[in-house]
Amino acid sequence: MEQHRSEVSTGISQKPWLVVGRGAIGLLAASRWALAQQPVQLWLRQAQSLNYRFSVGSRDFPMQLAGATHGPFDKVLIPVKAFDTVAAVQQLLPHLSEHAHIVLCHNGMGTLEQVQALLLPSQGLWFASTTQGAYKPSPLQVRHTGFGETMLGACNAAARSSVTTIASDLNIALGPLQQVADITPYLWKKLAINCVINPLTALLQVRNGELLKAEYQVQISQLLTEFVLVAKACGQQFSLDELQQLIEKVQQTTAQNLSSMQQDVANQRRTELNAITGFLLQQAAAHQIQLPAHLALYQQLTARLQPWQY
Ligand code: KPL
Repeated sequence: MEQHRSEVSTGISQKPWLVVGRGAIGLLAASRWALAQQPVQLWLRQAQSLNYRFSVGSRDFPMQLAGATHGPFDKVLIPVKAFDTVAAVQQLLPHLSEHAHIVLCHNGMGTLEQVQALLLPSQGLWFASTTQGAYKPSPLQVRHTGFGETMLGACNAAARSSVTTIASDLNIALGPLQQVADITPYLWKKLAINCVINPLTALLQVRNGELLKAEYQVQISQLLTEFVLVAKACGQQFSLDELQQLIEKVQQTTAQNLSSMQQDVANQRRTELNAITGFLLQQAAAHQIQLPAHLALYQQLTARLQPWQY
């Protein structure tokens, strides 16, 4: 995949970032900004105590919570699950400045079009696709568990045409970061990883590394073969070989990790299955492509979930 990539400098801008939610990646980003003395505020759906202290590693510091009166906001990172993204943007809309930039960051696809429809033409839309891993041992603690990287792309005309510090700011929070001219191929690549590792580990309730065993290779190969067909119909070219190597690498580097979907199932939370496998199945249906391996996996998993979990 030949893409224009640009390495990003580490310059710091002083306008505060608003981080939405209390997910592990959001708290990782907020704490890295706070540690770099970059002003950052947290936007929580429900009102919280004013003394929100937060610890990362051995450091403990106050996290400033933002409410409507702190707006209008200029730079907003929305690292919430795919199914919460559109509602989060709707809630924030009245509090965004006319030239605000918002950055989505989640597994799965399908939200960009919906969010774009909500924004003013002057408001920038971006997507950050990250392989950083973070874990919350308790609600007010975060650990940086996987040292990955982040790809950032501008997703609308306002984002593409503005001169901003979005990339250099995000390099502090989620870097190492590369800005790419078109984020779409990276979203598809991440989708390939998540379409295989997440539902399989969720179904089997195993760590990512377990999928390296020989007994799973036929099924993984079928899932990827089907993925390549759908991606191609959607204008994205991948070879089976390339994806097989990618998945193996992720399984090796995250072997000890529990995937997000495994954890969501284990903790009886809503999963991102519909933004991941569901999105792929929808794209396949639109192009009249059959996906027996993904459909079987989807059905096996949903049979174990409550309807509100997917
Ligand atoms: O993105 C992930 C997830 O768990 O959601 C992977 C890459 C599979 C790492 O666990």
